[in-house]
Amino acid sequence: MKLTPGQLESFKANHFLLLDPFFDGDEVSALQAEMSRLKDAGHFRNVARDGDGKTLSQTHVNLQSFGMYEHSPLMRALPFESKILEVVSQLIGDPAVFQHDQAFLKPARQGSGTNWHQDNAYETTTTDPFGGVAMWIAVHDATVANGTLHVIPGMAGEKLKHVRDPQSDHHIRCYPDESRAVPCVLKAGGVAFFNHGTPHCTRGNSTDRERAGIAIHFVRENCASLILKSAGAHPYLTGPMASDGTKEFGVRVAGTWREEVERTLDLVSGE
Ligand SMILES: O=C(O)CCC(=O)C(=O)O
Repeated sequence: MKLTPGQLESFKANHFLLLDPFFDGDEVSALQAEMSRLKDAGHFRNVARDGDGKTLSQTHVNLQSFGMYEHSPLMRALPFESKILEVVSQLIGDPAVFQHDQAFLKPARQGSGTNWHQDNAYETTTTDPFGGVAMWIAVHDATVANGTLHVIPGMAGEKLKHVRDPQSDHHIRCYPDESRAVPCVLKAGGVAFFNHGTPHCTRGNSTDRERAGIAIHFVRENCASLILKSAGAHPYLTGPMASDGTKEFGVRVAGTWREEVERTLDLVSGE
C-alpha cells in the first residue's frame, strides 16, 4: 500500500496515522478466533492491580498476552505480511526488525485500560523515538465507550518522565496533558500506526462486549537496541539481512499470512 503524500505529511506532523479499513473480513475473523483460542489456551493473564502495583485487582481485568508468535503460526506470519511492511518501510525506513507482539483483551464491563506511556521509555526498545513504530490493530470495533487507543499527537520527540504504574503488575506510566488526547476510533480491522515516542493509552471497557487490540512493534535496524539486534527472536523483516524468517524459525514464514488466515478459519468451521 503506497501512502499518499497527505498521509505521510500527517504522520510526520502528528506521529500517528489511522488506516481504516486495513484488514479484510476474513483476516478480522481469523484474528478474533485466534485471540479466543490463545485466551482459552491460557496465553493471556490479568495484569491489572489494585493501585499498589502488586495486589491482583478483583474489580478490573486487563488481559495481556506477550510473544504470541511463539504459540501461534498466524501471529508469527503477521509481521512478515507485505502490506504491513510496505507501510512500515514508508514510515520508518529499512531495514526493519521485528521487536515484539502483544495483545490486550478487555472483557465486557470490567475491562481496564493500559495507562499512558511512551514505548521507548522501556529501556530494551528503540534508541530513537522516530525509528520505531507500533501497529495497533482493532480486533473488534474500537470506540470511546469500549476504551479504544488514545494518542497525543506531535509529542513523540518529547521524553516524558515515567514511573511504575500502580494499576499494573509490571508496566510503567507517564502523566501527559490529557486535554490533547485523540481517541483512535476504528472499525474491526482498522489500524493505528504510531511512533515509539507517541504517548498513548487505552481506557476501560464499559460496554457489554469484550474488545481486543493487537500491537506489533517494528524498529529500524540502526535504532534497535543491541538487545534486539543480538537476539534470535527479532528477525529482520526487510533489507538485505531479511531471510523470510528461515534463519530464526527454520521455515519460510514470509508470504504465509493468507494461508494461515485460511487455516485458522477452517479450524473454526471444523473442516
Ligand atoms: O491495548 C492496550 O491496552 C495497550 C497497547 C499498548 O499500549 C502498546 O502495545 O504499547
